[in-house]
Amino acid sequence: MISRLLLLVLFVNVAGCGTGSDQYDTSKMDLKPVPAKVSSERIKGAFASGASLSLGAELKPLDSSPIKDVRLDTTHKIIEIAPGVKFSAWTFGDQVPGPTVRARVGDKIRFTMTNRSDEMVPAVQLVAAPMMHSMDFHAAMVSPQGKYRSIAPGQTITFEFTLNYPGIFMYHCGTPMILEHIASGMYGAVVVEPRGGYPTKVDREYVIVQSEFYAKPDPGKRKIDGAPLYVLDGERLRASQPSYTVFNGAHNGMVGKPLPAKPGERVRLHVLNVGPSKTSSFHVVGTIFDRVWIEGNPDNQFRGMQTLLLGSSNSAIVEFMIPEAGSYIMVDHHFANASQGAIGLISTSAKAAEKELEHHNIPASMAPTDPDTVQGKLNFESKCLACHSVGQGRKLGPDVAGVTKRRPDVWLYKWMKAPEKMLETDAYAKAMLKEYNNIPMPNQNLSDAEIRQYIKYFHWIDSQPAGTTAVPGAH
Ligand code: HEC
Ligand SMILES: [Cu+2]
Repeated sequence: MISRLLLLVLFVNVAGCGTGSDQYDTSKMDLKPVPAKVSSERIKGAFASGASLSLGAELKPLDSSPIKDVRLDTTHKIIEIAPGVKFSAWTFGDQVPGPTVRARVGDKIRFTMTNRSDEMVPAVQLVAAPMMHSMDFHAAMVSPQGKYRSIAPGQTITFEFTLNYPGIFMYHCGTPMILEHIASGMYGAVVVEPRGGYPTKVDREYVIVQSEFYAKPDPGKRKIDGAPLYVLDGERLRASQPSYTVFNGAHNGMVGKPLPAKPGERVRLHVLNVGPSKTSSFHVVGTIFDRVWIEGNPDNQFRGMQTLLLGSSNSAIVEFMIPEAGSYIMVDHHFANASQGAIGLISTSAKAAEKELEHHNIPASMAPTDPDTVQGKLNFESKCLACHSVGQGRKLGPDVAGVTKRRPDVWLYKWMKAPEKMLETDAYAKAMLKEYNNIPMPNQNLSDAEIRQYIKYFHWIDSQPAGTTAVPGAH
């Protein structure tokens, strides 16, 4: 009986393939999303949020929820694209590249973006005037006139779409001059897994986004913290002559901080070439790509490749083995581009970098188990990391490691409930505000239950050995 059932299942499957049951059957796709909404709702708090977001090179596991709420606000800020080169950038989610969204075919993305390019970020306001921005998701099938419209500073746009194809898809600002908006930093990736997951298993997953910067010293000779400010070089931009070509937003960024992997492990890289104007000839010195899935879709498979050619906005998944101990060098094999900074390492001795990695790479014994603490950690990572780190030093706000030793629980409760009241009445809060450049922490509208969870999480952090709970956040 059982074996007959099995046969039947097999038969149906085989027949399915043979008779053109197309997994990309457009008649079964969700192609009528609701219209976008634009409002003048002002929001405070984190510039990026959503359980599906990864902020750095390490790609978080898929979040199982079929609806992914994603917020990526636009900001204008100074980023360091090479040592000492402080560039006036425009961002999604306050970082370049913007956070990576991870989802699965059939999932719905519920997207929100507030144009916060007019917000006071220290020392930045003087640099780039607030302006219109928009969001164009290559992962979506929607009318660009509705969904990808430009919104003014202070406006919020919300729209949703269903993911119909697996792949690695670029997102970028589509406001004219598009070239300038992309070259200023407004891009990122959406990783869409096949409905049933990938056909292979891997030990490590990373995202590599290649892009160009066109920078020149500010003609007005302005300075940032004593260093010269760099601004977009329009001439180089139009001539496609980048001053830097980089992986993940920084010149030689992953040379100083290699991505860890162990001998014998299988690594999956999600590679996107943003451009805006150059191709990438992506190669990893010391190994061979066992599988290459062009555009990140396992239906487009090549085996045993050495190098991958990616035009502007092309992508691919590459998988390979780490054959033995060593540092494997990711390069753009157009060596002129590599010499401008498109270099990174995957290293079996990347111990130092391990500390910098995001939470999920910390051994399981270092993850909390108490449900409230776990919830506190999850909420903290989606709502608070934009301004706080755990054990990685100060950002816009203080490092929260050790906070339960500095402050009694009652104080922490009052602070999270209503920071604005504490800033009026509490001496410690006033001093802290001064220390943090007079940027007040916005009220996060937290419920009592949620606040209790954060306090539990903070106590958990402070009960762990130093260095084991590091959560670096966005920068
Ligand atoms: C937009 C930035 C921002 C966000 C988002 C943010 N904070 Fe803060 N936070 C600050 C700043 C800045 C301070 C320092 C005090 C000040 O300047 O108002 C602070 C201070 C704190 C302190 C006191 C730390 C100490 O050393 O005494 C705690 C606790 C805290 N925040 C918790 C949170 C939690 C929990 C969240 C998320 C729900 C959060 N913050 C989200 C900016 C932020
Ligand atoms: Cu823009």
